[in-house]
Amino acid sequence: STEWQVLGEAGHRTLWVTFAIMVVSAGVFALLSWNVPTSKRIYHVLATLTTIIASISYFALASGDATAYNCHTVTDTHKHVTDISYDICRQVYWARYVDWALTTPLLLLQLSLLAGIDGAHTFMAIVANVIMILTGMFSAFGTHGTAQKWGWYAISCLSYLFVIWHVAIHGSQMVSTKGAGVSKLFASLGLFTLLVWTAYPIVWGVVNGKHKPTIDTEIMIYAVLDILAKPVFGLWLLISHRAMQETNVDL
Ligand code: RET
Repeated sequence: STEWQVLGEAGHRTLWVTFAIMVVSAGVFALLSWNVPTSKRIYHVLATLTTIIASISYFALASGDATAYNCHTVTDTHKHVTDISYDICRQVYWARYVDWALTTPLLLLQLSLLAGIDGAHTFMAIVANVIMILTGMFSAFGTHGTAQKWGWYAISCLSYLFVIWHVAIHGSQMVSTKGAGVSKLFASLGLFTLLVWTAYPIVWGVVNGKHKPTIDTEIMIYAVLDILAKPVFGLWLLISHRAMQETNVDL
């Protein structure tokens, strides 16, 4: 027998609500760019772009596409007399990985520009970040057992450590030359980012390790995290650096 794990009504509604929040955020960020000097506009462009990409991804999810199924066999060993084995096929939204692969570099770029991280470190952080998302996707779609799945997961986590090193550790050294105001903003926004981002591999590990949380629960948790990582992050960054000259970027 096969157990199909798919979304329900609550998950469906959550996807549409999150889509709407992303669209409104993109509009607000675009409007906020109206009156800022060009040297501040890049942050607005990046924040607008992350929410536009998220809107597209959530539209695909909510309208019922971007779905695949990952199946595996489980053997219920609690019944000692006869082992019962059955298949679990769980819905996986591949559009999330497309979204994350495109938007996490843009979010990192905003932090790098804010801290004044040099091009080389920014580039390496972005490369490690793309490897993190791609190997996470390979893990989600792996069909050759747990060693393969968690092998990919380990590579992904290792890449995440590189991202943290390049942006958090290196960034907090670089930002100190920009004065106390920017340093304080980078410290709080960076910590916020670190906490929100680290929740993703934890949630992912629970979902893909246990297959216990329902698809609806998974959708809701990712929706909250996505809203924190994009609209809330963007609003915080755009509003708080307005009065800071040190964060201006001349491209
Ligand atoms: C995966 C699974 C494999 C291990 C690791 C992961 C990390 C994901 C992260 C995602 C961040 C997403 C953001 C989205 C914005 O809306 C791929 C879940 C380390 C850090 C910030």
